[in-house]
Amino acid sequence: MDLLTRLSESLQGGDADQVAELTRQALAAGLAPKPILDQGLIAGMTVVGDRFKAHEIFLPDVLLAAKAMYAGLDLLRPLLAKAGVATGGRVVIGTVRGDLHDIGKNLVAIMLRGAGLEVIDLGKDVAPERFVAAAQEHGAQVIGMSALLTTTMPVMRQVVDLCRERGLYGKVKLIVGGAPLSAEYAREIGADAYCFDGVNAVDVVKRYLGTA
Ligand code: B1M
Repeated sequence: MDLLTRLSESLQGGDADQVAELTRQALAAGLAPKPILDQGLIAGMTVVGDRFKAHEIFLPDVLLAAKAMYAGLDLLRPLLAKAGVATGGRVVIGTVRGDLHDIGKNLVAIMLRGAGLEVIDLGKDVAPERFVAAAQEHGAQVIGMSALLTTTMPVMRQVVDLCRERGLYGKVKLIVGGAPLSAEYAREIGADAYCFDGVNAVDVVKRYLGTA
């Protein structure tokens, strides 16, 4: 079995030590961080999600898998974020209120920082007011919102509406992402863009800043 398949399987089994060890081995073998992330860690997490949905595993198993994901991610983080030249752009990012999923949002923040952007990470379970206040306080050009639950997606619309109320709409670009999101939903709520992953978010933000 190849290294990345073993990595994926260790993550599925929630074995954080083994995930860290195999991530180190993959790096030592000369593999680039992106395939380790995509074909090892994210591939494993996708299987976990499918098995959770099929009721083959339960919430504690998903929590262990998330912990194992971070064991690998922590090692990849500095490599994924390889020093970019600061572009002067500032992004406020967070997972919306009611939603505790932060792995994808953290990955997007890593990619944006790696591209030289300043990222103000508000964490998870972020209220609309905090997104808007932080954007105003830091003079951000972009607000990035993440949601993994269909039940928390509507919070994004509340952020968009609050931006309209506060006169930020059209001045600050609003980007959204997360597994249940789509370009159509982004349009429907009045967001500027839907981004399917961190690399795509970097492209979109750089386009807005005129640095692509
Ligand atoms: Co939960 N969970 N979870 N979960 N969880 C999902 C999302 C689910 C799809 C599982 C399933 O049923 N198959 C399902 C949602 C169903 C739905 O709403 N349609 C679900 C559920 C139901 C729940 C609970 C309600 C379970 C319960 O309590 N009964 C509960 C909710 C808690 C809450 O938030 N209030 C819950 C809890 C949890 C844990 C805490 C155990 C854990 C999260 C730990 C953590 O994040 N620290 C967890 C996990 C790990 C998952 C799955 C298995 C994996 C999510 C993940 O990290 N993926 C997930 C199933 C799945 O997605 N396949 C599931 C890896 C990550 C790299 O991908 O987050 O998609 P992702 O991010 C991607 C892109 O989406 C994009 O870029 C990222 C990098 O490629 N992206 C952006 C994300 N945000 C972006 C923002 C951008 C741009 C791109 O710009 C701003």
